[in-house]
Amino acid sequence: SSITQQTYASRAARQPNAAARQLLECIERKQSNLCVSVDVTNKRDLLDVCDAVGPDVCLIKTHIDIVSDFDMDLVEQLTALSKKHDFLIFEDRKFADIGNTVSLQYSSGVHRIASWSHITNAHLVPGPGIITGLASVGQPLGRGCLLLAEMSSAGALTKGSYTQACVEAAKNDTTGFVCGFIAMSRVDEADGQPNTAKDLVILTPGVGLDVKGDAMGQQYRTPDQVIRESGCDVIIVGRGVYGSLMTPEGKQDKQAAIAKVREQGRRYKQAGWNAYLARLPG
Ligand code: BMP
Repeated sequence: SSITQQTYASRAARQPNAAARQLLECIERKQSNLCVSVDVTNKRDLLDVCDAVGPDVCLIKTHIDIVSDFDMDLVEQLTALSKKHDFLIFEDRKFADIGNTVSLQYSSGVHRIASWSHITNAHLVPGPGIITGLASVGQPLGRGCLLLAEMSSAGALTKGSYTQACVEAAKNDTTGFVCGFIAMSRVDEADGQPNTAKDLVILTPGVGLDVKGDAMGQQYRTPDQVIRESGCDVIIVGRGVYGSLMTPEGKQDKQAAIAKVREQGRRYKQAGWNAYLARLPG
């Protein structure tokens, strides 16, 4: 049957990739298909948001290169929070170079992403060598990689034959490292046929309940549109959750802002889970 008819638990049981299996198990355990994208530029705010929403998420997504005061202590504290609250970590690095270069970017540099991030992602623009390069680092560590098959922004070029090439690359991947996609729809079943070959998880950004987009091309859909109507697996929410921290009032009264962040986290968690329950067969 279609992946959209199956429970997260049954999919976890047959998931070969360790990171994706942990993610599906965590989703089931916490009854949360919410990933919060914490796009803030200092350590303190990043850790405070993670601590606030931690109980309600399966996954925290980072852009570690925007953190001005980054150091390895941040990674240690983030890892400690992931254990305290039971969530995984997804560094949204969007690798996009030749295999040899991305293997170095993934393992080394200031951030040493592979050492702490359970999941990362890559563009297929350079061809399948990017998977070989990243897998040489990540697969021995039990990490997982998502291919950016579709993007949420207006005018994205990730469509048609490009999207299909990403799907083929994931289905044909022999490293075991590719475990799914960033996509806006159930791309692995785009031909209308159930994907019975290989369980692939679909994580979807561009999710908001209150606004339709931003001034720079972002486009939002609701958790129900993403999970129930489009058959995706995880909602990724950034400003919809942490936004109150960025307002002048939020900067003045941080405690009040963090309370609002926690409340939005709960709201999106509930909306995402209700949409999942509504898509399962009666
Ligand atoms: P927000 O919910 O605040 O719009 O944030 C969305 C997050 O998801 C950002 O971190 C962005 O980099 C990421 N993202 C996206 O919005 N669209 C994509 O197609 C792929 C992404 O990784």
